[in-house]
Amino acid sequence: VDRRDAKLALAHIYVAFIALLLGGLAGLLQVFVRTGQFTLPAGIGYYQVLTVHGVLLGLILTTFFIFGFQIASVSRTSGTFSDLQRRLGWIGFWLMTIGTTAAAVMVLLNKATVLYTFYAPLQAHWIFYLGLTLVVVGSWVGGAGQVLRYVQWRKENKGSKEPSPLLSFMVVINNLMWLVATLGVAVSVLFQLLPWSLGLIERVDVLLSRTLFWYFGHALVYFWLLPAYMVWYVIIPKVIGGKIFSDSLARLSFILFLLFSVPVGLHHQLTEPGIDGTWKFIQVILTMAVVVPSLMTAFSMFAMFELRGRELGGKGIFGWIRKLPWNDSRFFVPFIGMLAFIPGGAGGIVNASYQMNQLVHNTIWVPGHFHLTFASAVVLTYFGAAFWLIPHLTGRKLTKSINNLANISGILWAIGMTIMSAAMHIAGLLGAPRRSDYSEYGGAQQAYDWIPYQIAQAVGGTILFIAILVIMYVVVKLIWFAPKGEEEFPVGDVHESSGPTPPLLENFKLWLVILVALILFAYTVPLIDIISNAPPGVKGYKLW
Ligand code: HAS
Repeated sequence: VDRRDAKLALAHIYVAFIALLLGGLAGLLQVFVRTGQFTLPAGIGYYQVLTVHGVLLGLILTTFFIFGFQIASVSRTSGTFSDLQRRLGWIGFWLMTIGTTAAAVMVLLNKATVLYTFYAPLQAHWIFYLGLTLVVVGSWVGGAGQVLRYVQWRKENKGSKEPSPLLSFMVVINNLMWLVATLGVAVSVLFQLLPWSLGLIERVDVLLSRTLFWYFGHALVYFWLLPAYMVWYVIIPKVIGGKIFSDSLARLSFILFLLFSVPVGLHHQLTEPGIDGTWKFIQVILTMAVVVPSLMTAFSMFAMFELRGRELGGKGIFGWIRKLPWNDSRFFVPFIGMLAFIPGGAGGIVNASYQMNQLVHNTIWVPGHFHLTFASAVVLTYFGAAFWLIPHLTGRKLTKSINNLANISGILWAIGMTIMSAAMHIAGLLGAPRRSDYSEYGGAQQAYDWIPYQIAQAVGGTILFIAILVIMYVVVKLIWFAPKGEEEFPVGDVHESSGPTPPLLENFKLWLVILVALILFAYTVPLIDIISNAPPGVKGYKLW
């Protein structure tokens, strides 16, 4: 990667890891509070800490790491950014950083204790919403730089029979999905939350604000997931010495994510009374459709691992597994994430299954689910990528001893997360609510049954925090202290047996038209219903 692009990518990655440290600390405080044995000092509130945790890890760590990784990926596979493209990247970076700082200050001042989902009726100071708006606008500007570099590649290679670089193609899909998804939250912030917190309007429609948030919110989780899938599809094959199983399969799975990530938000609102059951049912079906590209990914990963393991002489049904490079943290740490995604994804299917959702919704089962999917599958893959990406960008080497430490952090993470997330799932089935500090619920027996699991969460959470400290040590080493040298940016080649990639898969116009049609189908009637049934005082809102 060109040095100037490397600088831009690194700037994003620094912010991401600062967010990891602070957000992880907030997580540690939370699991302690839930044991009932610990009270937060200096009048700090549980929900304030919960907001810090969710915003820093769910919104800031992710967006900044993703952008750092995507900028480096496009520069590596499509070519060095032009001055304009890089300038867009920097403008985006500063807008996002200023926005993050503004929002973070408001949260720390306890003026924005609205959780990472920030929809009404919880209200924040207007500076918090403005900060988030800057983060979103910044991500559009920065994303435009990445997309323009890809467009330039297509222009330069017009008429070529070769498909565009897979990694850059994937980055463009993720940016498009993000753009379409953030429109929902932009409408909510600009027309509801900002004017409301500025006192320009007295009331907002809570149901509408939640619906607009979840229109964005589910695609948000795939915006986190797709960079991890980029690593799984394109980077891991090279790291283990194998090949990408199929270029077409990888592209198709990304297109399916683009199509199905947005029109499924109602599966977060299955218990919401103001939405007609028919539309919830339709979006549950679409949710099951968005599971398909993940199943395709699982298939592709197994195939790639098995092909490589057999190439190395692995025999029998499972003998090839032993041949994989288990001591290489660039493979091992993301692999732990893949394993976590099997129960995490299965839990997602439970969540999405209308009737079972009644049992788990708003219980701590749901954080159990996203600590396997997001806080394991996704972030462990980010860490695995950081272990080669940071030294590649800083001109240093991932040495054997740092690699071993990185592996230890992965093992600690796996242990801590297994304990914490298993306890969350079980306590959730026993009815323990999510987003609740310690409470005896008036001495109810049921609440006492949750206590052992809350303690297990604290034990798991503590191990996780130790893992974060080890990761921070590894990252600091890789940025400033590892020996100078060259670290590879691994990009896999496609396996010979993979057929040619049909040009149809690169026809963005077609996929965007289908995407818009699906969104209109899934959301038009529910939104009309919500707006026309709005409570008095909200209906006459003059901005509508
Ligand atoms: Fe989810 C709630 C449904 C995936 C994150 N989810 C959440 C929330 C978050 C989140 C943050 O339908 C909470 C939001 C809040 O604050 O309220 N989720 C799903 C479904 C999937 C899913 C159907 N979620 C994710 C991912 C996330 C994420 C990914 C983050 C990155 N989720 C829900 C629902 C709710 C929900 C409801 C609302 C619950 C409620 O009531 O509030 C699917 O996409 C999952 C598909 C995945 C699979 C797994 C495939 C496995 C793979 C690994 C292969 C392993 C290998 C290892 C190759 C089917 C790809 C090889 C092994 C060898 C031995 C060689």
